[in-house]
Amino acid sequence: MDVVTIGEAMALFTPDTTGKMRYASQFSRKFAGAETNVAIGVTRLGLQAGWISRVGDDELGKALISFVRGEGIDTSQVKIDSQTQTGLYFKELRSEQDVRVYYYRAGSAASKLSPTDINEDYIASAKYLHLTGITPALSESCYQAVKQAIEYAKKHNITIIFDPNIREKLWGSKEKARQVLLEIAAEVDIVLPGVSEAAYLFGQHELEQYGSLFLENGAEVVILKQGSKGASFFTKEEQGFVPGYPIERVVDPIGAGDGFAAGVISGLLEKLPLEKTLARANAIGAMVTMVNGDVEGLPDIEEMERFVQDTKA
Ligand code: KDG
Repeated sequence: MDVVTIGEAMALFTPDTTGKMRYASQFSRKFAGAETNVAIGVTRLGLQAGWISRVGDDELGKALISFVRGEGIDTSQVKIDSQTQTGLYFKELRSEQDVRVYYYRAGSAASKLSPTDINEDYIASAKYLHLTGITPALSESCYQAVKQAIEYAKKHNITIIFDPNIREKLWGSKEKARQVLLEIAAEVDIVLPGVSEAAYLFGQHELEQYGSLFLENGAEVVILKQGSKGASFFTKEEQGFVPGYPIERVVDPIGAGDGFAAGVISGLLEKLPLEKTLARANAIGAMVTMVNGDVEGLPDIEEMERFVQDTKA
């Protein structure tokens, strides 16, 4: 296995019309979740991914497993929970600049994930463990599951990559969010915050300073995402900036960060230098925004290379 990830995926409903969702009567049903988005992203690029989660014993849970498995991901560590249901998420595309997300996931099957769902051998079989700040926000037992996975990964020298993915709606308080996310960021090898997330965690600073702050906090590689502008990287030895790809029309920005993360993981696994890895990540993030849906725009290697050739960064 190249990558193992842990977290909740949901049935995603998007109105077939843009504008206020209250007027929509026709919806498309898709599936999404930051962690499965990344798993699908790396799988399209030719890697092998596994997903640890729980879904409800319901029709959407069954369809969700079929979908993720159909994308080529190992779902052997996904448990079916007969006590509760699969979470839902609605994405309202009011305009290009105004995309709103509504969760119906409190108490969902995935929120019941706990340390007993984390199999040590499974984590040890991976090269990378991918984590987001969404999973520890779901419940205390999810937080404990993430801690367990980190402990196993460290024991077996598995590289841990962490995207803070701050979702304020899921955290009871900003203080709690900060404390938990900084605690996890201190334990991992690579962190992937956006600039606004870095400001959320450390307060307002110059961009370069966020690199040092995450390094001092314990990470070895810091990748600071700046949306379509590009991304910066920081290690103890080097730092740099890689420009992004301008997109004429953003159809749906949600999921771009997960495509970016998939690009980072695949570049690092191919042992590309950080500049090339970030150029790949920027390209995939941009491609995701051109298509409606979190995962529908994720490219395979050939599509990605064609995009890079045809689009000037
Ligand atoms: O990164 C995209 C995710 O935000 C989306 O798929 C839904 O997992 C999700 C979440 O918790 O916000």
